[in-house]
Amino acid sequence: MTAIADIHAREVLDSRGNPTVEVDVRCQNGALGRAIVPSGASTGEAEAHELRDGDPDRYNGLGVLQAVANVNEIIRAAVVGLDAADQQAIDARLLQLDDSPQKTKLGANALLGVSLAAAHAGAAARSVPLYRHLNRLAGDAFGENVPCRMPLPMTNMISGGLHAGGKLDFQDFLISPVGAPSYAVALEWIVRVYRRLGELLREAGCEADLVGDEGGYGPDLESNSLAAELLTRAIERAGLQSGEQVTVALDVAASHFFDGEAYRQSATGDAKLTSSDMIEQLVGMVDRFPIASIEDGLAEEDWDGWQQLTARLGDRIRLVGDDLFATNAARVQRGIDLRAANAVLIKVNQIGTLSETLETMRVARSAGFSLVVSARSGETEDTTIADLAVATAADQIKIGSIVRSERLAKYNRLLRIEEELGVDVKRWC
Ligand code: 2PG
Ligand code: MG
Repeated sequence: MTAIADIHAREVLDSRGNPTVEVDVRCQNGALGRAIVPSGASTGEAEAHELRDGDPDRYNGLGVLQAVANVNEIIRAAVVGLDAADQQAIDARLLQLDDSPQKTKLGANALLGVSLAAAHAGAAARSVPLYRHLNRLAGDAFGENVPCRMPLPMTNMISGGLHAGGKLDFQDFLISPVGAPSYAVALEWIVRVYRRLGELLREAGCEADLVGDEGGYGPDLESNSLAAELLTRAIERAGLQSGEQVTVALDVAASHFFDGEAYRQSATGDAKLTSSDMIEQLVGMVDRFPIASIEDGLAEEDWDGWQQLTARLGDRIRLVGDDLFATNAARVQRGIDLRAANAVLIKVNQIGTLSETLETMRVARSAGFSLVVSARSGETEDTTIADLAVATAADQIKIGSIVRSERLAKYNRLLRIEEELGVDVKRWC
């Protein structure tokens, strides 16, 4: 056993210049683990609570000094002495300290910083790469060992919704290089399509230099269909076969244009769309474009609509629940029972501890749901999710685009991991 000797949290900044929590976990043998907590913009109602100070004189009220104090003054004393490699014991202690349903007592950002930093410390204490350590934890959580595997990237190309200033209602237009023979080749294809898309946007007189929160282009396009069309053309212009080698994905983030009664899209003149209208719109897009995945095609509490959407498209494409599931095992179980969605977006800060994240993945896997490990729109140089995706043999990873360093830190981490694992074409995605 390698006991945790000390824990220290501090306030640092994320990719939007907003404060977030960084935690150091130091072991008695000198091993150090460090993690930084990400932050969303299009957050789901069911997500664990992100504790902000609310002091208007500091960072517009977004400071996290209280969450930092909760780590240094409350969590530290309760976790020091535990075995850094015993993640379940550490997370169980965290959940004892904050047993509120959405972690409002201490803040999910306080808990998650400690949970992830402890995992890094556990790996360092065992002298193994983080993905190896997480792979062991995943094996324990899933009840079976899974082979480490490179995830297929789902990469943002065009941003709309709450992540960019353009008119698009849908939040992300993404690609997945399904036909690439390795992760390294996949990355080259992604960059190639991104460049060709920039050319197409410029030719159409659109903005193609300024980017959204995740590095995707943020053009003022007239419609969601036009964005999907340009993306498909960019794939072809890159010399790749759309649908065969590279597919398109959407994150509709529909909760964020659902007003409680109807879906209101500016592109449709603010018409009041029902769930059925939304489903027809999405089916129409799947018929026209090489779309292989749609995330949050409907709002987070529209379970009836999700059932209909899944009945219509569930055997053709991946239907990913993000706000719908909020990485919460109980919500995923509800989706399984209702046959709503067939894939789960996994964001560690939606639930607040690593062990609960792995439990959500276990529940999803047991029903054959696909796993998509995801970053947030507010990110940092922390690369934990790259290791998590590999360690859990997740199907896909969604990190954002390929032109901002908080994203590249993770893409580059995956290059190093693939180099260590060796390319195995049969297993890589
Ligand atoms: C999403 C994420 C990442 P945010 O909706 O999937 O794209 O956005 O972190 O703002 O919730
Ligand atoms: Mg989403």
